[in-house]
Amino acid sequence: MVRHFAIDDDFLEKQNKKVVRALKQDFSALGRKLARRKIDIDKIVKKLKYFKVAVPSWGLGTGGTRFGSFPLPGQPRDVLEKLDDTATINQLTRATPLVSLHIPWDKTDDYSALKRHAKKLGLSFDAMNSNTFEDQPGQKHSYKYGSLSNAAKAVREQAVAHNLEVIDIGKKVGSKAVTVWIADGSNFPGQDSLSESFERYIESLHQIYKALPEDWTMFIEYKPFEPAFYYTVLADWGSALMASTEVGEKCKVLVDLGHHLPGTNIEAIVARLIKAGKLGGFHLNDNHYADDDLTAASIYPYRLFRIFHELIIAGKIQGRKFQLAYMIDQSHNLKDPVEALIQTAMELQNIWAKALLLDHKKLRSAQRNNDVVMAEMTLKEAFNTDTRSLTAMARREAGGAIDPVGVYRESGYRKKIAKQRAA
Ligand SMILES: [Mn+2]
Repeated sequence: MVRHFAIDDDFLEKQNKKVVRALKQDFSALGRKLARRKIDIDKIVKKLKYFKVAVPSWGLGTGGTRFGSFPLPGQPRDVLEKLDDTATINQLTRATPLVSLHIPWDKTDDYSALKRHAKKLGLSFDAMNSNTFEDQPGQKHSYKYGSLSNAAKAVREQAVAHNLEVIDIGKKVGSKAVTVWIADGSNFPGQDSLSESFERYIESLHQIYKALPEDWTMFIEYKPFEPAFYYTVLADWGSALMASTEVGEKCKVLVDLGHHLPGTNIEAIVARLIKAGKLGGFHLNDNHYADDDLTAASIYPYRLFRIFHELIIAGKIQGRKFQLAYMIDQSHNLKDPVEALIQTAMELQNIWAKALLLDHKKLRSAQRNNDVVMAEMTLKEAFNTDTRSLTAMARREAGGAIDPVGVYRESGYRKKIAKQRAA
């Protein structure tokens, strides 16, 4: 019995054949255009193949909002099925060979089986995520008034112990990082001490850090508000930088794009964290109002381009030692999650490719001469380049789909897994 429907590689190849001629035409036209800008298109294709991003296990179902959720047929019933869906996204986009697990949501009784399943599918595990923002059944102490920063020692100890358990599970599946996001904060002035809560949080981080394996990284993720509406313990990059500096070298700051107030210059934050050697990675998504968890680049593609631009500069200066974790953190309420994640991977490839096209020499020269118009036009020249044939060629050469969403739809994937998973 077939446990899970998967898109056949022959089917994928057949679909690619239908559009490969048009792709080659578009690709060579772009190649000629880029050659006039002294850019070798093949080199960009090669560089783009190194861009990989992790799929969040929680993004494969319809997460919903606080007002409700509208489940889609065929949602994964367990973590193995989440891996199956991730493998399909990776098969088509060749950009998502990584999964980021969330504990306790992804708990299972056989982690070596989980690791084997991932290996079979060509997947491995990115950062593990702990959860002390909600209470679990049978839990001794409540996180209602906070977790790692809670005024009560017993609650903090429970939250630390949970993070240690997450690290232990991560070791079993071959992960090398843990992401700690806390919802701690207060809704009313006077409810908690602004200074003591931060001290307690850092002390708890120290406890987790002590258990961190030598080759692991710990990411701390800040967020300005929500669920706390007056004061959040780890609200901003400054607090995160302070905490990570105090805790240790392997403690880095994670930037979730949605975790900024409107108008925040995120690329400037990124540049500062790079300067401090404290940028650990990203939770990629987009937002219009607050932490909306919308599809990456759906609202502010130019902002994402400017962020990627900073990363490419840092990569040029620091070389191979500049390694970051790229993880998607989105919620899918309206879109088919698999389709949304395919779309996300394609958007990220596209924006990354645009950032790779930037003429750094020209930009630096314009900056040195205070040539504002030319500097901005240099950014726009790269950003406005239609890179879709380039990214499609990169996917095709890596064995993926020229038109991933088209192949996904044509395969009837959702309908087939809906039938299997209903059984
Ligand atoms: Mn996040």
